[in-house]
Amino acid sequence: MPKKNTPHSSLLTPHSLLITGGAGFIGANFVHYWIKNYPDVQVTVLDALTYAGNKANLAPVENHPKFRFVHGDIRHYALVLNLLLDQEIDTIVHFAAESHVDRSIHGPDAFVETNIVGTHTLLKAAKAAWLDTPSAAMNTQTSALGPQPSPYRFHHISTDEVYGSLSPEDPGFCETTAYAPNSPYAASKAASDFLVRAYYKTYGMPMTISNCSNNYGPYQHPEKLIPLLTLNCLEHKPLPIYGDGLNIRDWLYVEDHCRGIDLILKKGRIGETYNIGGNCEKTNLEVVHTVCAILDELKPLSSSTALFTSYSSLLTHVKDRAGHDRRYAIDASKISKELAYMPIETFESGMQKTVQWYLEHPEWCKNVMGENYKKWLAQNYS
Ligand code: NAD
Ligand code: TDX
Repeated sequence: MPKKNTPHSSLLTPHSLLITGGAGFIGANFVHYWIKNYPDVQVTVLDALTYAGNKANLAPVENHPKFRFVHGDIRHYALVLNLLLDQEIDTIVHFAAESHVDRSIHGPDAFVETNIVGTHTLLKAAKAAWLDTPSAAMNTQTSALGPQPSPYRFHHISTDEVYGSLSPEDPGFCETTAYAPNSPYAASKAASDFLVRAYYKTYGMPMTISNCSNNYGPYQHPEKLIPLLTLNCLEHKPLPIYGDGLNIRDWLYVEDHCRGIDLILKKGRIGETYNIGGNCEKTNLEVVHTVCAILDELKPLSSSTALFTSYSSLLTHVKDRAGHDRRYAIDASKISKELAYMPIETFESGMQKTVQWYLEHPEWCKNVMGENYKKWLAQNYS
């Protein structure tokens, strides 16, 4: 069994992590972050390698002695339970999800399956492995020193989209904001958050949840806004902006998200939700102009090959997304006060690093822009 934390400690010290969805954008960044900072902790990635999952995202760590990749589905109960027991997993960081709002509009079923049924399967397996055993009763016993801290943690990665849409004058979403999801994606994430909460209240599952704003950075699939804009610029293709482009997102560099999760794992209070945001609200028009300005510097257009002088000439307004949320903003004062969390990257520095990363990884880009991707573009933008 995993080593226990000392009775006085309120801190979790993970010894063996299961990272679901670790071949996706944020999951892969978290794996890199974790192995760099805690190279002695066992890391197992469970990922179904859907269109969004990519083993190449994990290439830099594939030979690390503490890293193991398992190709499988979180809905497969026996597989998950065996992994938890065989690898003596004490900490689950649950990223695996169908995560693209536009895809949830075209086909919501997969979102219900993975985000709701998949999360429930993980919870059931964690309960069986961690709570329904004779030694679990010992772990939760109250001694003269007070309740023993749990050696386990189920950390669920969620999103600000569960809170719905803000008007311009509203304060940012805080942890007590009522849920009002508007897309099938957001509704399925909201349902999964409620299941995690219910397993805590009903069975004592030692859980935490983080609801984060829009991430950007390396390894993000080019169906999402920032890589889509970057790669379309490089191919001199139109930059599709939904509606008037004045929808607002609160952008966070992905490594800052990873640091927030790390803090919650180690110091977060069981049963609590923490909102993580970048305090960085931008309209989509501001985002597109930022990408174009960076590329105008890093990869200037040559007058002999292009009919325009700035990439921003490619900006094209297209039909709006159905049910498009107008504004998201996070009030991150809880994690900032309780866990001393602050994002490090500014929008300017993070965007510079991100665009540079796509320029330096043409092979990665070529591989994710295959037939499936082209099919998606035809379906979504026709
Ligand atoms: P992503 O789509 O890039 O990656 C998802 C990963 O999950 C992929 O590797 C995919 O193969 C895997 N997966 C999907 N279904 C699976 C299944 N049934 N079994 C096992 N693996 C499966 O997503 P992302 O952008 O990295 O987001 C990760 C998590 O963070 C999601 O839960 C998402 O809701 C949340 N989130 C994302 C953002 C963002 O801006 N991207 C912001 C806040 C929260
Ligand atoms: O072609 C596009 N044109 C456009 O104007 C695309 C793909 C997007 N957009 C707009 C829609 C949004 O207002 O850009 C904004 C960002 O879009 P996405 O990158 O698709 O992200 P979003 O819908 O905000 O959701 C993301 O953030 C929250 C993630 O995909 C979710 O997983 C996360 O929960």
